[in-house]
Amino acid sequence: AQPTLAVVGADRPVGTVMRELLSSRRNVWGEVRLVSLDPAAGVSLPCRGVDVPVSPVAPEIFDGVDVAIFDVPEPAAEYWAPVAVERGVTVVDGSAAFRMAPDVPLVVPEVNRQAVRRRPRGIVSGANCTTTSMLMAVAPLHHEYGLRELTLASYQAVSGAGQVGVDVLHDQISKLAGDRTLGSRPGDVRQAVGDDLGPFRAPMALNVVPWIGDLTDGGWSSEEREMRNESRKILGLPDLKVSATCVRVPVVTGHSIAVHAVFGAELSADEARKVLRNAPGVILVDDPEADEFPMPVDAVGTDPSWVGRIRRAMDDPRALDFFVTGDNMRKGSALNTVQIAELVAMESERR
Ligand code: 2RA
Repeated sequence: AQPTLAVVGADRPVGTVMRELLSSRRNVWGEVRLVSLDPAAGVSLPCRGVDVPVSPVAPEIFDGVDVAIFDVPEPAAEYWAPVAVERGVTVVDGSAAFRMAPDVPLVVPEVNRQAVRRRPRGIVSGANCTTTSMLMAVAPLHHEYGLRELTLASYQAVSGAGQVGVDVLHDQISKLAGDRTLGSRPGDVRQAVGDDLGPFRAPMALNVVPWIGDLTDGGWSSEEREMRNESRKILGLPDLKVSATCVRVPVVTGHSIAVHAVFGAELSADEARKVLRNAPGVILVDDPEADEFPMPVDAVGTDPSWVGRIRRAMDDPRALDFFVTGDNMRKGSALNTVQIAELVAMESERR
C-alpha cells in the first residue's frame, strides 16, 4: 500500500505551496491528511485535485501516518514532532527546531540524500531557506574542487518572515505610492511609512535592512549563524570557514546570495559553468551581455536554484564569485521537505 502522509501546517503559506507540489509531482502517497495548528480548523483545502478536510492537530491525527511534514513555528514543532514520532511517524521538519541536533539529519536531497537513512530520533530536518538555495550551487563545485571558505551576503525576500512580512511590505508600498518627496530628505521613508514595521526592525519599502533573526554572540544574527552551522553540517565540513551578512530586501519571493567561495584547487569560470550545467536542481543563467542574470523575478514559482555572474576572483585563482537566487517558498522550504518525505517513503518501500 502507498504510504500515508500528514501535512502539518497545511493552511499556512508554505503549506499552501506543499499542497501545490503534492498536486503536481509524481504521486507516491496513498492518503494525504491535512492538519492545522488552529483548533477551529474545519475548512477543506485543495490537494491533488480534491478538497481535503483540514483537521486540528491532536495526537490521534498521527495514527496510521507513515510520514508527517511539518511547516509550523519552532515551539509547535518541538511539541508535536515527538508526539508524532511516538505514534510511529517519521517527521520531516522544516523549522530550525531540530536542525543542529546531532541525532537529527539535516538534508538537502541533491547534496546529502544518504543522510536521511540514519535518523535515530525519527526526525529529519530541512535546512534554512537561504542555506538550501546557496548549497545547491556550492555543493557540486565542492565535490569537484574541495571547498575551503565561504563569504556570503544574502538578499532575502520578505516572505521569509511569513505572510505578515508580505502584507507589511505591500502596506508600506501603498503608503509611499505617488509620494516623490518622502519627508524632508529624499529617500527617508520613515515618516511616510509610519510605525507599523511588522516583523522587521526598520521600513522595508525602498530600503534594505541588514538584520534577520535574533542577536547571538559576537553581534552575529541567528540567520548568519544558521548559514554557517547548517552549511558545515550538510557538507560534512565541520571546520569550514563561513562568514555571512544577511540582509532583508523589498522583494516578495526569492532569496538571493552573493557567494565568494575559495576552493582547494584552481578553477576557471568556464570549468565552474560546466559543473553547474550538469548539477541537479540548478539552472545556469549567466549571459550578462544578453542581460541574463539570476533574479527573483524569474526564479519565483520555479524549483531550481538559479546561478550566474560566475567570475574567477581577480586576486585568487582558487576562488570564485557568483550569484544564486531561489524561490524561498519552494526549494527553500516546501519543495525541500516534500523531496525529503519522498526519499523517506521510497526508502521504506525498499526495506
Ligand atoms: C527568513 N530564512 O528568510 C528565514 C526564514 N525563516 O527570514
